[in-house]
Amino acid sequence: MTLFTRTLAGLWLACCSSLALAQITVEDAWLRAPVAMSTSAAGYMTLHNQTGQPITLTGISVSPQIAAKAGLHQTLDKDGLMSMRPLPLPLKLAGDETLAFTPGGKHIMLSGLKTTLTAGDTVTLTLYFTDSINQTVSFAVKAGNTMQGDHQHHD
Ligand SMILES: [Cu+2]
Repeated sequence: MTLFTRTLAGLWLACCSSLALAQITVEDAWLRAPVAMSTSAAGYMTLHNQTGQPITLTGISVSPQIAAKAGLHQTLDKDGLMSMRPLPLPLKLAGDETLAFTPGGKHIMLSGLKTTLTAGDTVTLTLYFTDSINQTVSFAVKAGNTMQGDHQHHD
């Protein structure tokens, strides 16, 4: 490959990968600082598909230095008894659909925490979609009301 075509190829990749990323937006991404001794933490975000096409969420990952596992869960309220189960994946989002992960609803779960997360920290997670689309998202760690937590039963 000549220098010229290599440069063009590089520009092409830079252009189009960032373009694709700009069309799936994540807002209000935060993780609730876990209580002392807890080995799991819940996270929330608003995912907005602005690609104009259906996209399919297939999973989430976390650096192994932070936690053993990242998962997507949903909270179920059965007769006042809160429980949760893995969110069925893959999960399709229609063009322009917004999917909210909120306390008491769908949420992100880090389990097997290997580090202390305190308010003010930032944790980077990666969301995976079909068609080799992935997106890293910065989650701000915030103190939260643990009484309205989703998973007291976790530990
Ligand atoms: Cu959970």
